[in-house]
Amino acid sequence: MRKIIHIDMDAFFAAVEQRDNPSLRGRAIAVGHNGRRGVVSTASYEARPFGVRSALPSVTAKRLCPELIFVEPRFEAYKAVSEQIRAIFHQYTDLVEPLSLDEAFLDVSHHPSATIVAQEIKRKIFETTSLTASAGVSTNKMLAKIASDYRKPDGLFVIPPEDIESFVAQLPIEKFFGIGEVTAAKMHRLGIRTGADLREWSREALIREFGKAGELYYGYARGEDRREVTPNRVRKSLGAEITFIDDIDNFADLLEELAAVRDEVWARVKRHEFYGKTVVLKVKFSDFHQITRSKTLLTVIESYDTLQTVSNELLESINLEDQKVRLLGLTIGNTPEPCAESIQLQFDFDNL
Ligand code: TTP
Ligand code: MG
Repeated sequence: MRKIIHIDMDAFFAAVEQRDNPSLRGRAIAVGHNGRRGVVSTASYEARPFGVRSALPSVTAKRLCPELIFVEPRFEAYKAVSEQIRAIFHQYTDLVEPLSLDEAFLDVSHHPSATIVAQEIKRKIFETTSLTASAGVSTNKMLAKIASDYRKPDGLFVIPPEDIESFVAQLPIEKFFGIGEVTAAKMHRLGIRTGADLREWSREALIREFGKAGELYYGYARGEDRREVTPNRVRKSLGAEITFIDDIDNFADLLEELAAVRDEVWARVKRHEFYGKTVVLKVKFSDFHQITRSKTLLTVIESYDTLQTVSNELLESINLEDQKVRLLGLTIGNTPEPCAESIQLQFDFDNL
């Protein structure tokens, strides 16, 4: 049996703003741009009773709550807190799977008590950041995620194995992690409103109605979710290399091969939207000894032309006299930290 914790910061962006600006404390605030086309990223708990919530147009939010104070987001500040809380998670396990800046799953199966770990993490987060988080503890991701939402803010909710069946039975289906608005509406049409209703359905019938996800829902109704906590490693570099069938001994041919490697690297850069400041050229000679040459620019490389210029320069800087080359590699590294700006505005768990 596994022990899974889900941690989620409370009113994250808004809480950071209230922490850093005491005049905002106790007030209804929204983080987001207060313009005609602005949307609310999140709202403080003081603003939530008015119906102000994430993804609401700012104009609507202001109408619902006239005293609402808008604060422009400061992603660097949120990123900094995100790093602090991740460091705390890693004090307990390597199996940390961040879902966004402010939430993560942890697998602490090796620990005698997941509840104690969750309490300690909450305490350390508060000591380190002066912010509160909510935690959910159970035997799988789905239940832990639901549990962390159950006593927000500053909550800790544990669903022990013996309670899973009754907990799931009474749970409205829109509360299940992975069942979004669209799926919930469809389930309602089919007369499925709670976990108990969902449990009446056979696996085949759910798959017929919901495709592959039906399998997941079948498990959900029984409090089961086999998905593992998978730490998503952050990409540090991206590259490609080529080993020649026959070693190459002239510069013109090498330049041509370099172009082929560079095309591949650039295709990957685009595909992964990975931009870095450093280019590393690797050359392996026929006697297998290898050298690297690198150049770091002031800004990330955003054009193919820049990559072309830099990589050609690096190749020119290598003394190839009397040596045959068997391998050329090109790597881009030194990427800025993943941009907080790229977090999704709306999370749709329908297709998980
Ligand atoms: P959430 O954890 O969904 O929300 P929250 O932390 O603000 O509030 P809660 O106490 O209910 O957990 O999202 C974390 C942050 O991500 C949130 O503070 C702002 C950002 N975000 C958006 O920018 N747009 C969105 O639509 C959502 C849902 C979140
Ligand atoms: Mg949160």
